[in-house]
Amino acid sequence: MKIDVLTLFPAMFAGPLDESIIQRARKLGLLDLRVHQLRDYTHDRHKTVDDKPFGGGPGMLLKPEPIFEAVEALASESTRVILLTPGGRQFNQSIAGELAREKELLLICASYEGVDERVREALVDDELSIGDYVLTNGNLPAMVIIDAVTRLLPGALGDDASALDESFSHGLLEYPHYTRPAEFRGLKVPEILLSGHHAEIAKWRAEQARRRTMEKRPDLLPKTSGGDGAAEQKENL
Ligand code: 4GS
Repeated sequence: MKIDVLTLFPAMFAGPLDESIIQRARKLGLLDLRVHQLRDYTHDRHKTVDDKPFGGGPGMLLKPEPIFEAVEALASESTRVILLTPGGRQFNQSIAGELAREKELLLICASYEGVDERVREALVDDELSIGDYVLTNGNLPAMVIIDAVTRLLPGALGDDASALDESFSHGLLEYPHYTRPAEFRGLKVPEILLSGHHAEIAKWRAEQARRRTMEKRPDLLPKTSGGDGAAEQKENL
């Protein structure tokens, strides 16, 4: 997969995406990541990317011309153009899976008060948010999305089973995990996990995942018909 990023702070991307699984995916050629400086698509002496909002108000906006020029230079017919902004659809595992099936993504990182509305109207296929809080710019959101998408690319994880057997992929939280020692500071690993009874262990894990989800994230459970789904399911515990 090819991912282009358009940003005012390309240096932020060095580091987080140069380590571990993402770096490995890049070296394997699974991810072709290219980070572009938006200022390179300006033509004036000061490399101006922002301007005051028409109608007044605080802050500055990213002006349309450099973004249009960059997207026209970087995107092809098959590129999915995504704007990172708090007003977008909230990113989740299911959207990560959807994006992992694309050939090319172009992520536009908003800065300042945001972007001229014509960018949304004419260029952007999708607006995504990583959550309801205000960041200084869209760079961290872009990195979050690149990380979540890249690890889903076939071959990115050493053990492909680990991409499937984890939180959210079954719509539930993960069951509790333990490793050695079997007893640590008086805290014991549940007996069943030491038993070698694989069918019983699988049953225990499924039950733990269900309980844990019910307790901590009832919003993840499928809605039952009628009434308050979360409260109802908590009662069924
Ligand atoms: C987010 C977010 C964000 C909002 C961009 C203030 C600069 C900033 N982007 N998910 N202006 N949360 N963006 O906070 O995507």
